[in-house]
Amino acid sequence: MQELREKYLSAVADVTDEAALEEIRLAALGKKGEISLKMRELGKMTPEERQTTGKALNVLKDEIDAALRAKKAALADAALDARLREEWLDVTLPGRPRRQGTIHPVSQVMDEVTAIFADMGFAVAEGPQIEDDWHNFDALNIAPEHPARQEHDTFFMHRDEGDDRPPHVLRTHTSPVQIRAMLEQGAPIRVIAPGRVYRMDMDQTHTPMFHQVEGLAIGRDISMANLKWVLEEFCKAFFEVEGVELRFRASHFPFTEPSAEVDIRCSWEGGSLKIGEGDDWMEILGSGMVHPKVLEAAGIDPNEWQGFAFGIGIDRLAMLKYGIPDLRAFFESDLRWLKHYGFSALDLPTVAGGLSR
Ligand code: 2NL
Repeated sequence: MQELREKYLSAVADVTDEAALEEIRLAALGKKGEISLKMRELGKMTPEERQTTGKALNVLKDEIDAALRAKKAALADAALDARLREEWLDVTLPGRPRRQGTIHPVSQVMDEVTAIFADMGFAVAEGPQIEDDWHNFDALNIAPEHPARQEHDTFFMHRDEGDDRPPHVLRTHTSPVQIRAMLEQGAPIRVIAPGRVYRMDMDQTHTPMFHQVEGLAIGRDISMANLKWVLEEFCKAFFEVEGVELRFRASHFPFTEPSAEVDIRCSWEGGSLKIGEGDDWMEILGSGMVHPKVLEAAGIDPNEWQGFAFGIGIDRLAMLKYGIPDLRAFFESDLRWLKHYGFSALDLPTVAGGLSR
């Protein structure tokens, strides 16, 4: 017993790594370890022998176990000490810079437009991007054979073979959102519907998904004069100018009567756009008085109620406000656009000319 004690305690004392320590533990206290085997022999002893030997074995087992644990902790401490001596960390180093994201210009313009109309009492309405053809076309007085229905270059959803119901569509405008709002709320109503719209169109100036804000105001005597004032207020706020001049140009939409396209007075001098002054006109949106048939489809009595609606393309508006305002200063402006997206490559001193911030 004494021999065993010395054997294992000195082995533990001499060991220098954890693997060897584990081997010692198995040899002594493992299932087939020397102490464990001795314990198993207790059964063959007389009760008296068993009592004394058993007790001694238990004491020995606890002693070896304690020595193993102490050594394990000591080895771990030594390992940590060694690491602390070898590794070092300069806590005074500056942090690694992280590229900051920025809001997309289109999202920013959406937010700006929404805030301006909210100030004039327009609530924001939202609706599905996958619409049924009734909400996207029929309710808007766009008959199945109407050329606009093809003109729109609509994305149609899939229907199973033999399912003859008209397919759903990716909404071609946010008007269906306003149809839903009218059906839900009735008149009077003042809403805008900002969102993504889809048309099968793809070239230098068109993308199959783009953004629109439509507006709608229905009351007992809302007129095109009210429309003009609302749009003027909008343009002043959006383009951040004291005054604007708008003109209505007669147009046609199936969902409004009369219909008007709206131009804003501007100047294009040396590639630089100025809003509110000059001899040029720039088309900014389409509008009109909501067609009686559209009011009727939306559950509103056209003999009692009337109002205006308009639709603005957001992507072009974003380019006008945050795009390249001055083609002469292409590089500077381009940088502004890129910066907005969070690009910094052009800030590098390797770019000639020392581009300014
Ligand atoms: C354009 C034309 C327009 C509307 C959209 C509208 C919505 C309802 C009823 C009647 Cl619910 N009209 N929307 C009206 C006129 C023009 O957009 O060229 N947008 C870029």
